[in-house]
Amino acid sequence: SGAMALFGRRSRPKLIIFILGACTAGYLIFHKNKDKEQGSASRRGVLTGGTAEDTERLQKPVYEKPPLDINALGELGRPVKLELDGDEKKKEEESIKKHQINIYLSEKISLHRRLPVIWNPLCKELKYDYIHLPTTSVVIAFYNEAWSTLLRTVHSVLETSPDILLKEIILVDDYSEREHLKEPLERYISSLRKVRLIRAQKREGLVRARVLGASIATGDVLTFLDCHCECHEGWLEPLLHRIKEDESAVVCPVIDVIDWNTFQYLGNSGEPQIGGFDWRLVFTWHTVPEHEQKRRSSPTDVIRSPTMAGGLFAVSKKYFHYLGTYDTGMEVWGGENLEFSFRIWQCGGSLEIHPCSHVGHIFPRQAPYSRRKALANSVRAAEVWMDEYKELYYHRNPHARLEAFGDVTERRKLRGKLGCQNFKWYLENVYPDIHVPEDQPGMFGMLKNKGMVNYCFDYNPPDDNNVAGHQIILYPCHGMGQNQFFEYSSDNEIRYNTREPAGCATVQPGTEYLTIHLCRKPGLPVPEDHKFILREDSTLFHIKTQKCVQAIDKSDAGSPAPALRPCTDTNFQKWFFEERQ
Ligand SMILES: [Mn+2]
Repeated sequence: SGAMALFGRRSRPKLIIFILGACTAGYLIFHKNKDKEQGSASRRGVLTGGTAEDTERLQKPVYEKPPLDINALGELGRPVKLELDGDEKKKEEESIKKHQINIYLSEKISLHRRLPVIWNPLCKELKYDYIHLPTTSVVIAFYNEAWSTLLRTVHSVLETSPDILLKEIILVDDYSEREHLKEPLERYISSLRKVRLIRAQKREGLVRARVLGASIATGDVLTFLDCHCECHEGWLEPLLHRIKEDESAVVCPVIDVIDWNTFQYLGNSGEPQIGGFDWRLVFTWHTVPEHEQKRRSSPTDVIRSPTMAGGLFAVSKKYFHYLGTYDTGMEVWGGENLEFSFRIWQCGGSLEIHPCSHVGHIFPRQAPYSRRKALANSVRAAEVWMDEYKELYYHRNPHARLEAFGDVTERRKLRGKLGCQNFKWYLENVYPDIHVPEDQPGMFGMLKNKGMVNYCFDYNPPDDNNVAGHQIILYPCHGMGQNQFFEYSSDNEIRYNTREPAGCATVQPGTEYLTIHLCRKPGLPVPEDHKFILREDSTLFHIKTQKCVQAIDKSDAGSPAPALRPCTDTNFQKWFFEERQ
């Protein structure tokens, strides 16, 4: 091929023709297949009457793991803490600095290690019709990945995937610079069955690298994995079974954490969490809501999820092409997961997590390379899929309006061609738990004081997963939304709703200062101490204490802050919202 170098055992016969054919046929098929409610029995595994020996034979992986050495480092996902000194300690630290993963340790752990058995025992009871399950191509894109984490991913797929189901692994090199990923990698994989390598001829980014890998895949199903994963025993069958049942289901495994420093496998057999987002278009995790629990009839049933976390999912190849693969106008990574999630749901598919499929993923200490383009990617997602709700996003990220996001004409056309639902439908039917802000004119943005000019309400939550508990302060206004974004609701709440679930201003018990608590759950009445009346004269009157919010120079914590004081006629008790600087 002119655009790329291609290695591995198989060539790509008549591939382009096949893909074009699949797109056209797919369009017809999936439009007829929108009603997918099915009996619960068919959602489970199917036993076909074969003997236990038959099943064992069919389950045989591409390669068997070497015999268990229980004393080996990190075996069975145990944490490792190396006692190092001097030069060795330095090497370890350098490897962490370079990769954001403890690669020094990774190199000492077997590429074939086993993981602890953590799945729900009910999952072991499921039986699969191996002969009739679709086959899969596992697509793994990488950029400058370390040798051991990449190859542990490859071996783990080969050693946990039944030979009969795994068509191939497609490694996509997104134009890496590191030497070990060049000839040494080619040499290494040439001795492995079913592993192919394709190289981009320039830096494409995760999105286009994945589409490149998908374009040469020969399996029925595309399974995308990250390049530092370890698959749990039995991870593949539930994904393929579900897609066989419903070709428009996009199915994610449960993502278990592998610690970047100790390589401990932190699996959990309990109910996994599902994906959501907040109005900054940041991905969030949530517990399975009650309506979804009611819909399922067994703990081994799939769980519908409004969004996916990122790179790990399986999708019918035909359906992936029908849906328009990825938005290839997106750069590097970030935002593509939400875009794809919206598209799946709005265009008639479903996004699900299979509680019986577990894959470990090393979450690096921090992102190892730049995601400068993530903002443009999010804007593309908003512009194509969110209709008027994109304003809620822009209000919270005023600078996103200025971002050059390229041309989305083709993606909007795709939306029209597929007859996709609007974003209102998505919110009401797929993500009813998200709170949709009102954003009434003049009632959101920076909350500014008239006396202390150019000081704004400012709030920093304790961490990414917990919005509540800290004190609200006053800080010079920056006009960037984010931690200075507040909304005044028609229920008289001062909402900090860049996060989901949102926080609400209240009074810290025993003090005169404001703090953030979780807002009430939808449908419940607003607690009295969350109610502030924004009055005609611009004062903010706290009903419960009968006091007014005043800007003061020095709180107990030393910084300027809003505090409750008896109401008087002063500009320090007058407040107003401003959207932008
Ligand atoms: Mn990753």
